[in-house]
Amino acid sequence: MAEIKKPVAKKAAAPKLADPIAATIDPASQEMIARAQKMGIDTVFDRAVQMKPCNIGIQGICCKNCAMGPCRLPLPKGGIEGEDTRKGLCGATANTIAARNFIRMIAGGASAHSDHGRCVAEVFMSAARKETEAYKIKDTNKLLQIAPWLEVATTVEEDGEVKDRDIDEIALEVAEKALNEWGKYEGELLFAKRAPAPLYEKWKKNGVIPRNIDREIVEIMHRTHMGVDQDYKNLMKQGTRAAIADGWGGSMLATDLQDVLFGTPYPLQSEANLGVMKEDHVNIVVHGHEPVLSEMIVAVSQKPEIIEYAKSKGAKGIQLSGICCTANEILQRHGIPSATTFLSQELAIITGACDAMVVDIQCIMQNLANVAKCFHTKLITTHPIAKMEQDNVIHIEFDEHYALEDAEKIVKMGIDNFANRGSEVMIPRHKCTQVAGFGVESIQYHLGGTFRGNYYTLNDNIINGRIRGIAGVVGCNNARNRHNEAHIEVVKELIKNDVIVLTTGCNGIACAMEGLLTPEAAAVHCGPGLAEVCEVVGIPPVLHLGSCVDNSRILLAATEVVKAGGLGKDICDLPAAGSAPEWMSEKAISIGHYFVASGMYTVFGVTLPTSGAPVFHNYISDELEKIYGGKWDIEPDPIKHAQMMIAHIDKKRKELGIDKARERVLMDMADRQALEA
Ligand code: NFS
Repeated sequence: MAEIKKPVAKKAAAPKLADPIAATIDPASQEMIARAQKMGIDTVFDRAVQMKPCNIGIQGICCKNCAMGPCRLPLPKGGIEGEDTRKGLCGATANTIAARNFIRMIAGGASAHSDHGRCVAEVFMSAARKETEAYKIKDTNKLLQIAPWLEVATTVEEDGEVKDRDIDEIALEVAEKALNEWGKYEGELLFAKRAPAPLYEKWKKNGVIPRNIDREIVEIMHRTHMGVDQDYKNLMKQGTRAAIADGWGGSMLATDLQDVLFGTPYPLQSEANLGVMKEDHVNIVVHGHEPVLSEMIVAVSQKPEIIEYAKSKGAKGIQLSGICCTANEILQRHGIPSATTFLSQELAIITGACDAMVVDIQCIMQNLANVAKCFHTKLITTHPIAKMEQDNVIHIEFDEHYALEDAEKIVKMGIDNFANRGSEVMIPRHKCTQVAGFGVESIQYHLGGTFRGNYYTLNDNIINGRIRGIAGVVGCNNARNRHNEAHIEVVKELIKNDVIVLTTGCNGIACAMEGLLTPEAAAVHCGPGLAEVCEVVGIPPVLHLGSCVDNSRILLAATEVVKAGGLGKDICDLPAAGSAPEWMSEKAISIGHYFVASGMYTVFGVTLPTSGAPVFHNYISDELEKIYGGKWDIEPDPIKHAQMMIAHIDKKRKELGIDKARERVLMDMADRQALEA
């Protein structure tokens, strides 16, 4: 009888590691990736070289909405000749599958932004009811400005006299009306009317004005269930309605209510990159999205008795810094420095100097817990909907009614942990100065007219060609790209060509890490027209407008430009374009789609999950442009990506009849003299 051989276990090959230089353009991140590798700790950069994405999923044509599948409909090599006969078990076509997947991404993104907005609205309600000491109505001007959009009166008539209404009363009614936007049973999203009138009319005509925020998201889940909506155009219509409910609803409410509670941002100076962490300080890094807790952490860490407490533990003070959009929120309002972007989040712990990392919701990698295990870092989750399974993670649930107490507990935990640091602290030296804190109001102030009450000067400079156009460059990092490279190359190419950039999210942090958010950057990187405007006004060529919910500020800034006149009647008439060079999250798809539905030409980098369904892809680009004036486009190469945006801007300048003005601006003095002679 033949002897049965025992299987011999093969010695596992050492996992492939990322090349730090190829993985990121940021020198601080390069140092930390190399350090992690030396210590045997894996980061997302290594995992990205070890695991490739699914080639079918990436094209958007894998349907797993029922248990007969997943059905995969890869495009045949060489494309499709003649009729596209691909179908899943139920008969769903590639277009149906891609559209379902796409709008489910919109639902995911819109729900994330909108749930964030709802949480802020609930805290706002507590503040309006005076149930909490920690939160107060801070910016009454902003309250008065948004109240009419929520159909809340700001004046009352008494004895035939018009008087200002009591602020507390207004706040309470604004809180009620705002919360109603998530679930009212009739009517339409009130903020839809903030869009330029022709855009609102387009939405109305096409039946895409949201009824309420939650309903549009739920309806996507229903319509994409097996056997419901099987027409990609009709599916996309619902995607559009939910995306508008995000941009002009959940996100806009989040931004506005946060401004009222915590103050509308105004320009301020700060710093960015891992070098903002300090070896002799307690380092507390806040990460996530909602500012309700991080605002309290800022307040607590500035209290003299808390600073004294840190000193009593041997530290020189407390250094707060942020990652992702929580970073952007506390940067915009308090100048708290940004530690790093989404993709490099694990690296903040690799410094060995992170005494506490406090996370709330969204964009938080689960591997943070594994990295924290290798150091003394306390990783603290704070939100009931966002916990982690690893046992080293501490959960301190945040309750707005005890906000300051909760924040103090967290900050003290970080301070107490300072003494537990190992010897292996290594903070990269790299950091850059940044000027952030822009918004609709501050753009108006800096680029406003003589009385600084409108966008006249900005429009004038666009019309005369010094500023060629406006770009909104936003979004995440993606491990399938070299970290931050596309962000920086797209932005540099735009400003070199006199396109002013409005940034949010991780693009804002990436630009800050590269030193692009300083007025001085204009002379180095901008074309002559934009450089001149930045120099005269004293602004950076890239204006940081905040977190991803603050993309609603871009919508409103574009609306102000339309209102100031001379550049068409609608957002789609403007010489403007949107971009997300390194997107990864579902939120980015929702943002991209409300940009498109608001009339913006929008280019994404990396890839789009539509490439496996060319007819559907064509629909969301060329066909949607005929309906809303905006369209989707995809280009991974950053220079081509920026050039496509510039070509669109030039096309719009031509349609507006202002292309000649720019030609004049571009002539130097000698050219002009030659002309005059
Ligand atoms: Ni936006 Fe903010 Fe960054 Fe992307 Fe995540 S942080 S909400 S989703 S990764 S830009």
